[in-house]
Amino acid sequence: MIISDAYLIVTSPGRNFVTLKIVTESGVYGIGDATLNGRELAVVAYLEEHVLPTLIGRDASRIEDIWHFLYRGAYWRRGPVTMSAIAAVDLALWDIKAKAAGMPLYQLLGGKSRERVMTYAHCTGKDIDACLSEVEKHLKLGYRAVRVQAGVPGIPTTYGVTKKDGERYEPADAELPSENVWSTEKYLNHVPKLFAAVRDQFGDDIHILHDVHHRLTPIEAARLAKEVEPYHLFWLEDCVPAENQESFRLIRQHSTTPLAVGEVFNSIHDYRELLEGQLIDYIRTPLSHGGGITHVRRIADLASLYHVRTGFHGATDLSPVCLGAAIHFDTWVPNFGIQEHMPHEAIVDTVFSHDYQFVDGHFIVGETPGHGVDIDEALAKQYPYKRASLPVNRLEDGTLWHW
Ligand code: KDG
Ligand code: MG
Repeated sequence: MIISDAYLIVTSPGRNFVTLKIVTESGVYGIGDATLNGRELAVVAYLEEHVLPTLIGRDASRIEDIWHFLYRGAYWRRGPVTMSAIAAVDLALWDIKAKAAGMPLYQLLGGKSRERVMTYAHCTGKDIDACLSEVEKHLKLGYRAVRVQAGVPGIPTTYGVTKKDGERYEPADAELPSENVWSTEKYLNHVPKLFAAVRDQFGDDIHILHDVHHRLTPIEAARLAKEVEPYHLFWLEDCVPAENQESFRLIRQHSTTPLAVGEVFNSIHDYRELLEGQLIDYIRTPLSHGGGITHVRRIADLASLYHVRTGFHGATDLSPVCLGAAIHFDTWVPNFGIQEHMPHEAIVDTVFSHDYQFVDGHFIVGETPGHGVDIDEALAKQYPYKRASLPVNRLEDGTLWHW
């Protein structure tokens, strides 16, 4: 299984995706997701200039050795660009190995730990009522877990809440970063009312999740986590920027609300203090940003020592390739928690054919050898790359704020 070719396919069927294809001399090929939202071409450059030329002639079956060659062998380690590039290679190699074995990927990982993968839906609205309508709609679709985000009175637009009801907030497709206004005071005074309304209308049997997008200080996050305890959230996500991991100790000291973190993490080292200190409950690093299956399964194993479960990031910037591989991982991993599900546009699913199915709020893994996702390269070429940027936040007085 000697690698004979490795190249990238950059396509934008409604949003940008970068896909790596690795081809072996026997003709078996694998694909990996190399998409990093708003930084797509940085990963392309890293792969094309520094990684792909080193792969030609290597044995594709030596996944572990190639991973260490790309990680340990590099002077510059970690970081989102590097780890997304390594992840793309790793996902493609696991795809090749599983295809060569004639097995769906979950079998190579160790087989099924469950029959189906619970997902959570995105329910957002310009106000609480609009958000409640979205919850109702998604419960009718079979979801048992909903991530609720509602506009805050006095804040004109916020990333994470759709501008128009019924639409998605991703992709944030301004060519250059747009600027949003943020007020912590207004948000903190308002958001508990959203959870109260959801519990009031839909009862205790559904799971409620919420994403703070890193916007609070530690003591503000502690206040929020404590105040929303009566609504029994499944998780409160990214309530503080996570560079200062001690922040989570402060939040933990004040509250029993479960905490999720890690969609911007890319290494096991980002988690060590949080896991060893028992400061979090869910890990969110997707396979495509955290060095692929080879590395993320080590994070999941470390997490399992501390009763911490997975809850992979799954917004639409993670391509169907990442999602497909994630569903295999979710089906296998012993300490699975939940999988984020923000459905791709139909055109994306045309470019990326896949064998996973969505039934009653759950994903069902496919049985095709490999991770079960492929790309139609001719169709992909019809959608050229378009620069797109995530927004920034400023406080009402103009201060640039956390994302
Ligand atoms: O690339 C950034 C988005 O995927 C992210 O902001 C969405 O926070 C997000 C989430 O939880 O899905
Ligand atoms: Mg998030």
